Amino acid sequence: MKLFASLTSPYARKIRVILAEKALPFELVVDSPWEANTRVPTVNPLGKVPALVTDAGDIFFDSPVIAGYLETLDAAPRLLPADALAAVRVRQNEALADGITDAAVAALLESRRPDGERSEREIARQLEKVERALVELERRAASRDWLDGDRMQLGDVAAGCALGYLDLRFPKLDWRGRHPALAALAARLFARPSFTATVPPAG
Ligand SMILES: N[C@@H](CCC(=O)N[C@@H](CS)C(=O)NCC(=O)O)C(=O)O
Repeated sequence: MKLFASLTSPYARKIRVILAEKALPFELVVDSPWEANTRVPTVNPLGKVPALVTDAGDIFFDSPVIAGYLETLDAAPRLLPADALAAVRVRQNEALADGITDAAVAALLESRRPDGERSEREIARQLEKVERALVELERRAASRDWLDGDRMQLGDVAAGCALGYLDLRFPKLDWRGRHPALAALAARLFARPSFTATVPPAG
């Protein structure tokens, strides 16, 4: 299978971490959807990464859908529980973490708009979402090693990618200072080969 990804995309990183954890072979097609000559729209009409092309020719996006597909391949470790309701709870943590990324991306894009078009109020509004969601994720991470159960699952992977993205784009945010359980969770995740192999390049 082929994964269309940019090296800085936190959503693509989530999928690359999952592929590494499950030791699933794949071809990485590095393609930034922001470039004029991008091929991403040929696989994803929304023009976003990640997008996955399976060996059977199916195309899957966005990252939660790809994560769901990879789970069907039955490759260990399982990152979603077999029980349907327990799986929804894990996916809720994934959505919370992805939502942190969504708001951080929105704040970054707003901050890059030219003088006169940029809204500091909108940046602040998005960063308030980030902080509220961090508070909730911290509550869910407190007094335990992983967000769900006694092993790393999809919510943890998504949380690690969201927190890594904050480190990349908002290094002065000091989320570790305010959220010690998330700091411990991130340290646990960032030590794994799947995370060290997918650290985003600066820029
Ligand atoms: N919800 C999507 C978000 C994907 C996304 O926004 N990817 C960004 C890269 S970080 C992108 O491709 N943006 C290009 C664009 O918005 O045109 C997912 O989880 O895959």
